[in-house]
Amino acid sequence: MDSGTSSGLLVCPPVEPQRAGNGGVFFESTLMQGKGRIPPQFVWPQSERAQTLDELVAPVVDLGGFLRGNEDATRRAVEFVTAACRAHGFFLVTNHGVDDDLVRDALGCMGAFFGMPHDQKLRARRQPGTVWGYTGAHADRFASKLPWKETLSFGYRYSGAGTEHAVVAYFTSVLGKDFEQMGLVYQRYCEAMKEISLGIMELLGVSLGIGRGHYREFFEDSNSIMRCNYYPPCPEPELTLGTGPHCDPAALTILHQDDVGGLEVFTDGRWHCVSPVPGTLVVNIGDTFMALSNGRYQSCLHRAVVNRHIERRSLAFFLCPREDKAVRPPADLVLPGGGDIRKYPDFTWLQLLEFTQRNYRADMRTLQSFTEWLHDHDPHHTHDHHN
Ligand SMILES: O=C(O)CCC(=O)C(=O)O
Repeated sequence: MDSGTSSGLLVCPPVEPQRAGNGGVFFESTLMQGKGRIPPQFVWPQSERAQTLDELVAPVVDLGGFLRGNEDATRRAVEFVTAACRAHGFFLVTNHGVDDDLVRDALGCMGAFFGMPHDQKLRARRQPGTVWGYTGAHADRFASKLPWKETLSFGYRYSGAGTEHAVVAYFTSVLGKDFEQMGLVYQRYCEAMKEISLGIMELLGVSLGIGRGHYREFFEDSNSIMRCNYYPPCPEPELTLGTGPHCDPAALTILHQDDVGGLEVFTDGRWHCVSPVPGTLVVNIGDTFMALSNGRYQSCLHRAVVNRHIERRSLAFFLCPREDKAVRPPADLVLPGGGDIRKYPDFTWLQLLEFTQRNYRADMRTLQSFTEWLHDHDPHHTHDHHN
């Protein structure tokens, strides 16, 4: 989950980027078609640009087999997940039970939304300080190393009584009644992702030796974030990135990438590309789960590249704890319960979210920087994480 709130959009006119009212620049994909050069704000330093890469052969975990209690599937799932999460925090799941039609509809709605005229998309424009809404290249927050993409993000809150259709309510409130159907598609998609996330939490619990229930229960009342990433074709893809290198601050990300390809993962000291595998979903461990596992599992460092010819879409569901819950590893993973020394202090998702929205552009060392920031800003955190 790359951070960024944007109330300004970046449109790329032929020569100079236009200035938005807030001093930022506008980005709008339809106006970029046929342009030869990208604006300098999108050019990334040479050292951070993509190069030719090896393919990462990611483990494919049979989630359905695990959830049905199949012994063989469980043994293999635990083995794959343990190895992958210790090494890089990245794996694929198959037999996840998400209906192909639902995925197709969710991608189709992205086409409908991002294909709208600029002023229509602006109706959902993200307000400063919030995570929800439409952004172009995160251009209001950042002046350089802008990502070549547009995004639409919204929340999927714990479905207690009366909140069952929060996603539909979001779409109709910002875009109008005509968007009810789109809201319903994303509502269903988020429900499916939440269900899968809880299954993966069971698997992670088993793989860490603390049983099925612990993490599942912790995330039952989660408040998650859904993001649709739209990457238009880019005239100079070798100079920029679609999503810069970062670890997701959330606990877990479930990503569907369309069949274009562009996702890359860092492991063994270099970047690897991850080709789309039909029927699978991509799972990333995020910073919050790294803390919940007391550092045993790696938050996955990843990025996305763009290409010259074809648009790319991805659907990212970020599982986040309820905002006010203490993020703390179970006792079995911490000394003296047989575990390791405590690696990170207690924090809440709200604190980490605010840190990435106000103080820090999410990157590969967000959790480390956040921990240091907590120590500097909250005297109660000075010693307690070594307990
Ligand atoms: O589009 C992708 O493949 C990655 C997206 C991503 O990393 C994000 O939205 O945080």
